[in-house]
Amino acid sequence: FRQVSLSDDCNGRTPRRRLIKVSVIGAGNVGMAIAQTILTQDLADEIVLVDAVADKVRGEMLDLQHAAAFLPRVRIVSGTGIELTGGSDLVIVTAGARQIPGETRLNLLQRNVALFRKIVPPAAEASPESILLIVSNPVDVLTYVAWKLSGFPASRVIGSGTNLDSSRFRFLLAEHLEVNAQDVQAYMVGEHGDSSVALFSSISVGGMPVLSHLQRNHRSAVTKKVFDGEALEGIRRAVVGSAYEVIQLKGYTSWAIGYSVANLAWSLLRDQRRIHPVSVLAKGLVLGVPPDRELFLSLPARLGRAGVLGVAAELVLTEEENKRLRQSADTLWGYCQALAL
Ligand code: 6V0
Repeated sequence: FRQVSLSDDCNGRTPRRRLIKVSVIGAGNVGMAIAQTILTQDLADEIVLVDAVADKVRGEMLDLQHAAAFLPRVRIVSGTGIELTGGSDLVIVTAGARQIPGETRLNLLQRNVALFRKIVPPAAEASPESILLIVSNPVDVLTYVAWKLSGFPASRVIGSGTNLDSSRFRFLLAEHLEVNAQDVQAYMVGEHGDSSVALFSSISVGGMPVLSHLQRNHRSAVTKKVFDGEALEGIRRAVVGSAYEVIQLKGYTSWAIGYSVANLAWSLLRDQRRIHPVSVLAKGLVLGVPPDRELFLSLPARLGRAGVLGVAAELVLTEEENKRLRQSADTLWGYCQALAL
């Protein structure tokens, strides 16, 4: 292919915008689902895959590279060394022990903290201007751990949090109301996991509040009764239980978390300033929780190129929702304290 330059001043090279580099540390089921979603959405110019298992991560890299003819042009690199991630704009951490059937996310904690001590400090040093996006579970506590170990400002350390739980919540409500899940505004906040809080009081479809309509006119698919508190709690439990169900059935979850994290990457790297429920430093932001507690949990946050641009500090919650959020914060605070970082 003979290259002909049509312009004297750029020597045949096309002047380019600054390249975007995204690293994924942990090339397991979740890391690879995230990498492949980011790849198909044309979000990065370079994707780095790092995993402790050399053959596996090389195999994953080659498998993606072989799809080059069908994808946007992206440089894909892999290896076992964190130094490969140097100069990243976004570093996504999914390395970790996998949640085994029946195991709560919080049980995974000690195993994963030891791992983070090996990963986070060198990753932060290699990409001092990057945004750290934590996915490994228990995600809220590990986001706190990553914040402490990285020395980054809290605006650049984010946990994927309840972005996925909220998507599951929106899906269930959309199925029930027979509408498009993208038109359902509904947040899960607090811990990603067992104590997450469904904000029923603010659910809306196409901007219209729907809770009282649901309570008046609908029957729960499960209890066949009107939408009372029990039916609402049933939906919350179904959201929380859906991760366990998928793990029980296929051994792990991957596609939904892949899309959820790619969606966050989009808002961050493309400076979209969209609101996502993600795990952020919630110091002083939960009513009734002492204001000096440094803990991460999910609240609706505005995301852009600089990371977290703002957090919804004045959520309008019912007394019950606020009580549950406080309980979620207490649970997480207990774990953060036990770590003594
Ligand atoms: P997996 O398939 O076991 O992948 C984990 C990967 O991490 C493996 O390939 C390991 O080799 C690798 N790894 C281990 N140690 C290191 C290290 N020191 N450096 C680099 N790589 C290492 O697990 P899976 O991909 O299913 O899950 C990964 C994590 O994501 C787990 O902690 C899950 O609990 C968590 N998830 C979090 C979700 C969320 O919403 N936040 C959702 C799903 C899973």
